[in-house]
Amino acid sequence: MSLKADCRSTKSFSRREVCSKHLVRHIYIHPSNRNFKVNAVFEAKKLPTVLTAEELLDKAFGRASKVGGRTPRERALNKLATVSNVLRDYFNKIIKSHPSYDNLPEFYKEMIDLVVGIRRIKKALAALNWANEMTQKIINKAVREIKGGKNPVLVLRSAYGRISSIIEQIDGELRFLNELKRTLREIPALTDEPTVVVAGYPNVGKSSFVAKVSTVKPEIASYPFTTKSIHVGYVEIGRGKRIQIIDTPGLLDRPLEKRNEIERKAILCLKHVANCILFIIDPTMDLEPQMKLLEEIKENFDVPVIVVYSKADLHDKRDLPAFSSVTGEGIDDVLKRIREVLKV
Ligand SMILES: Nc1nc2c(ncn2[C@@H]2O[C@H](COP(=O)(O)OP(=O)(O)OP(=O)(O)O)[C@@H](O)[C@H]2O)c(=O)[nH]1
Ligand SMILES: [Mg+2]
Repeated sequence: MSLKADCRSTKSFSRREVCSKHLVRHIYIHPSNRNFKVNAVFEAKKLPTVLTAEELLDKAFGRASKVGGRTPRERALNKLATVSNVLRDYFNKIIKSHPSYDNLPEFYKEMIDLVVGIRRIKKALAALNWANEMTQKIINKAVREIKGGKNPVLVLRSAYGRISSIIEQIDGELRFLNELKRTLREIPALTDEPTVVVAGYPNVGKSSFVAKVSTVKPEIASYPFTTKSIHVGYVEIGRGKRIQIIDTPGLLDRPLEKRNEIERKAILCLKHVANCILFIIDPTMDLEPQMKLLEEIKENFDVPVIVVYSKADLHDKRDLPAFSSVTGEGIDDVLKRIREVLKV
């Protein structure tokens, strides 16, 4: 039985289980899992900006400082009510702004896990939850004490001190959540339009092709791993229809466990998003590792693979369709082939 058939027959096959020495096979996933639902898209830009501990305390105590009352007792109770509302609303807003990470489509789940780690995010949100509960407990206790006749000024001062200490303890988590928005921004919001994922060795001209045919303008440079994350563009094909085209980081021919984080992003696109793969070979570079990578990809991802040569202006090899992003030669033929395969 072939390795691929072997993987498929293992119903409970999990990503981490060893199926062969070439770990690309570990991430084999049935095509039925590749479906995208637009309404389940994850958009990091919708995550709110998160205040630091100091800023949050300024906000809560600042708001409370504007609150008055006829007696010291009433003033203290009003201030505590304000701090309570500001903190509770703030924590709830931040916590609710995050999706249920476990219920996201697999692509986003794995991508977020790769880029930051879902457990790390959950830890930060749990810390906010903890701080929310603790601060409310402190405030409730202070209110009881004041109502029980204790000196309102002293009780308020003590409560402020304890609240500050709790919030300062989660400063790192607040900063992490703020940074998270920036980190996760690299994960694009994808649609469920017919999708071609462009793959190949580093430096073969993937980004140049995507830039030539689509709306996105990824960075292009003459060194490998120029593309470090995935870039999504769209090719207008008339009658309001589009093809989604994804530029991925270059892949080397090596097992998954040796792949770096940048390469793993490309693998996730191939695994979850591709309806078809455009595999670009640069015949001016060493062909053998590129052909080995192609075989790996054909074997492990159950979608049509279109194989083409890039940099047609630099060579005469024409046993495969060849295009040049510099002269434009062959570009239309490659697009035509993609449309045929995607049936659009
Ligand atoms: N002559 C010629 N050079 C090209 C062509 N396409 C790309 N290049 C050059 O090849 C180099 C790599 O191009 P990129 O488009 O960045 O390659 P890539 O596959 O996206 O590279 P990574 O993101 O690093 O994997 C750049 O110096 C490009 O200018 C082409 O059709 N002809
Ligand atoms: Mg690139």
